[in-house]
Amino acid sequence: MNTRRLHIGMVLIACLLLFGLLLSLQPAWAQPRLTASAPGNLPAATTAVESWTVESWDDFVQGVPSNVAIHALGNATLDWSWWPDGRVNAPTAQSKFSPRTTWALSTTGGVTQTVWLTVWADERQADHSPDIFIAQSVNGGRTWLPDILIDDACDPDDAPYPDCPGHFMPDITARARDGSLWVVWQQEEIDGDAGNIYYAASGASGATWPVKGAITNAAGKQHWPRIANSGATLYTIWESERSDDGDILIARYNPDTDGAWSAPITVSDDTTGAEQSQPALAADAAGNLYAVWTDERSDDDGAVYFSRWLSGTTWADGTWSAAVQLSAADVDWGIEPDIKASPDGSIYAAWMERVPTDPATYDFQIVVAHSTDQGATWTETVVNRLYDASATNAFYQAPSLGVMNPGRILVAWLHSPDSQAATSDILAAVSFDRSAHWSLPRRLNAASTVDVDSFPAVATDRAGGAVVAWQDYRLGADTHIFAAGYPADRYALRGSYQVAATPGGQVTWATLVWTATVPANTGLSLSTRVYTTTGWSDWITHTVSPVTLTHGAGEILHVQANFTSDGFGTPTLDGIQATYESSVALYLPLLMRSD
Ligand SMILES: [Ca+2]
Ligand SMILES: [Ca+2]
Ligand SMILES: [Ca+2]
Repeated sequence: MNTRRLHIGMVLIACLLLFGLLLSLQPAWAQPRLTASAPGNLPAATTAVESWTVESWDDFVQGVPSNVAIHALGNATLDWSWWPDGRVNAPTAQSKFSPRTTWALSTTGGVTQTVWLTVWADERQADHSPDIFIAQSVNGGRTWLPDILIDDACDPDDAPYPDCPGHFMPDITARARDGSLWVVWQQEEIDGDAGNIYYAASGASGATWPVKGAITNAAGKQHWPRIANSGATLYTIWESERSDDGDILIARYNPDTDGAWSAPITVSDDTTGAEQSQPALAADAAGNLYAVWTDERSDDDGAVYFSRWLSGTTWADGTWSAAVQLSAADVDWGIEPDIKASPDGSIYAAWMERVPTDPATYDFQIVVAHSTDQGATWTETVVNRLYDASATNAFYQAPSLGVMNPGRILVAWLHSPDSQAATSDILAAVSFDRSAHWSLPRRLNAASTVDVDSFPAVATDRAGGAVVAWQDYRLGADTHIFAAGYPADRYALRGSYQVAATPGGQVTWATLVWTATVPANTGLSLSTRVYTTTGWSDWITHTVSPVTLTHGAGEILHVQANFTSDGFGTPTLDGIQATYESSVALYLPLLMRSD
């Protein structure tokens, strides 16, 4: 036997094994499209020149946008800016907290516009006895009109100095059938009852709130109400502590036909006495209802559970589906869920998970799950992971979801970089492909003074607008309600789009070509780097296409498109192509020569 031939054959086998290993190591977030490029035109049996392209929508969504939007035509532009965040409530003394948001359409003089609405609990009339206020924005969340008291007029500081109930945790919905506004809240009664659920209703203007009443006066604390509607019928879900530390109940009401809210029925089906808490509710256009909550039946640190009720079925205890756990079983906890229905009939749920990385260390992550079969099955995606959170006492908290349209999902959450310091932020990320991939998060608050007790509240309309509200102490010790709106009237001043080519082994990168439209006062450059046997190369920035790549061999090519603008225009990136020579083919002539 020819020993030299055996030796080279073993080298070839080793190379193929390495090739296979590298294939298996491709990052899950980047699966580029690989196409052979006319190999018949190349010298036979030397190298194969292949190309990697990003040109269709399917290609573009594989990458990671940051302040960049991906469009169905298969291109990318700068995204619109958010308006700078601003104060929602009037500048009165004492704290304001627990904001919730929605939108309604208002027609004046034949012109229909979106009115954004934020409700909150407000201690301006009496410390520790908050009342419910509302404010409107008619300019996309940029500024807010003077706020309005919904409930209650009782002022404990005025003669005859009465005891007054406290109002907490409001929520709001605009009834689709007539645009009327419905607000619910938890009320602490002066007789010591720690919580009943009340509601108030207004015409579309929200100027006055003549309709008020109780949804439940049940014994024990009733709290954390969330309201949704489907056409005519209103639904309020909440946590009831009548029987144990918490069960999830729901009541419904069609003001056109019903004399009062229905008796509550049970959503959560646990009979062990464990706590169910923090419910969220979505109603789709067909009247199906979807609920999520934090549940301690399987883990007293909390897991996220889901149940549904389908339109047209019986409304009674036991008619909600058997609850199923959505959050992962192997995390420390999964809590603080939200849920929204999309116009395409699918549903999205979001929650926070703390992920153990060692007995004493952990990460946090925001998870979004998508279901296209009414919650029978779910596809989960990690929106963003906060690595090594335990090293700095950092955490993520309380994601809030919005479906801007079927092709644009928004999630906002709270990020505390250090729980020992009084600084935190609101982060928001978007998905252009039904939550399969997510953008990098961007910060919505101008100052890192978001109250860590805050749960951000997202509202999104069908025209692609959004408002995110939270509580913030930048004005002093009393928290105030701040909000940011989207879109502003101009593009982000800069953004990036990063995508990875992973052909599956060491290749020699040859050329980079891109096609783009770059109007005056905007800019577009592409930066590249290569993952070599010794790590990442330096970035090289290219301003003119085509360009010869000089990185040499590497198994991954990172391409980052850098967008800049004066705000009034945007580059449009239509496609990227890189060519490379396959190193694997280089071994073939060696083998032949050994003969
Ligand atoms: Ca009660
Ligand atoms: Ca409880
Ligand atoms: Ca319970």
